Amino acid sequence: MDNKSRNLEEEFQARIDAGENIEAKDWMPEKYRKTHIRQISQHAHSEVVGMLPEGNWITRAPSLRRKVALLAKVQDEAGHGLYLYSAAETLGISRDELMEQLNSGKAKYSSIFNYPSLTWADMGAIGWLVDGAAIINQVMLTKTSYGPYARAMVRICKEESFHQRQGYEIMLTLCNGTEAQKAMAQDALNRWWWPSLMMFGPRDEESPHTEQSMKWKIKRKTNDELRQQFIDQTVPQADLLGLTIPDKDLKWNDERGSYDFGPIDWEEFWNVVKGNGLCNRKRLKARNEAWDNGKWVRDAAVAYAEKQAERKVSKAG
Ligand code: BYC
Repeated sequence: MDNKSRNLEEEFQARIDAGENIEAKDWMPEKYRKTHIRQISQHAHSEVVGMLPEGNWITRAPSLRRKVALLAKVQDEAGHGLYLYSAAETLGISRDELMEQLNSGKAKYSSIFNYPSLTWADMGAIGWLVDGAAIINQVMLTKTSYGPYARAMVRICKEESFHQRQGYEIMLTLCNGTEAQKAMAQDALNRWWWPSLMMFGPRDEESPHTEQSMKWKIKRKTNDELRQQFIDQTVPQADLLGLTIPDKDLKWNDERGSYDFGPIDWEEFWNVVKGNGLCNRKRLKARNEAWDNGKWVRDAAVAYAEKQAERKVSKAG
């Protein structure tokens, strides 16, 4: 590295250390730019693919009220995808390139969305646990060092708390219902608990990006810190529902002021991340079909914009 680049990097790090936001037009190290494109686009893809397990239940929601709330939630997720793709575009990558990475299977998205949503109780468990985990991760990201990402996250977090409550309320209703409804809620918790813990990513000692991302304040807390925060927050919520967390090693540790918990099946996690989860292929197929079927809409939008631009030019002339 020459002296000029070294100075630029030192100045950049000093700005981060002073708590300044980095904006799109500011100088930034290439690795900082690439790390953001990777993380923001993975996040955007997760929102978009995340619509699929819940979209599966919109037509089968048990009442009009439940249907309206679920529809609003899924629609919010599309919106989150849009804010995040826009934030990624400020770093010099095009929307088409981002979509190509998702549709070809090159890009990652959250492991959690490769599990199937088998019963209505899964809508409760997803809102409660998946959105609950997402909020813990995303509140930290409202303080991330890249301005456009941090600002997108502020808006997203407000909507996520409605999502989490929507899910918890479904669980509460089921748990106050018949024996069969409570059993359905317990079954959903049993299936979604461990995958929700995996959402936070690999253990700190196996996370290749954490150290640098903490230094650049992209991440403000490590994967393990956030996972522990989620467990400590969620166990009392399960108690209130009268449900049992499916972990026989789960135990309050007075000394640490936190819950100890059992081993996570990291082999399962990496298997899902590598594309071999229960629904990976199905999810990619659905996204590719949506992309192909939406071509006429994109073409019509471009043609309309061109026509409007032509009209402006001829009026001005
Ligand atoms: N699934 O060094 P690490 C939502 C990858 S959506 C798949 O710890 P990093 C919602 C990781 O990408 C929630 N892959 O990485 C939507 C990396 O691979 P590459 C999504 C994972 O980036 C609809 C490798 O493992 N939230 O809220 O420092 C309905 C090593 O990991 C996963 C976000 O995306 C995973 N779970 O930390 C309801 C938040 N975990 O790229 C809800 C933004 C790790 O080297 N993202 N990997 O090939 C982040 O905060 C961070 O990217 C992570 C991972 C904490 C997820």
